[in-house]
Amino acid sequence: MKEPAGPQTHKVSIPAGTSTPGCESNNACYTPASITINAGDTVTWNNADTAAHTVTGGSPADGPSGVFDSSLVMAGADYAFTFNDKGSYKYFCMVHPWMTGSVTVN
Ligand SMILES: [Cu+2]
Repeated sequence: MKEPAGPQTHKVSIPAGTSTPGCESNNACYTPASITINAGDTVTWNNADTAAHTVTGGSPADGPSGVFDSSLVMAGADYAFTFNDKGSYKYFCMVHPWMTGSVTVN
């Protein structure tokens, strides 16, 4: 079957064990930590860890950007956000600030 045209959904996992520092050493606190998508696409983050995490636009140094914020995503739960505007979006976990990732929207 041909892949349907139009907006796509991309999956990012929050792996088990990320509530303890270490994942940042190989950029694996969100996997994949960096993704490139098209405007209008949706990213769905799945929390595969046993701890709650957030997906918060911004960076630990600068704080939340206000563009998107999952608030607490419980173990096993999902958070989805649709990126309608092109740009480069960094994000992090408010609970565990060593967890960082980015979404590039073309
Ligand atoms: Cu976290």
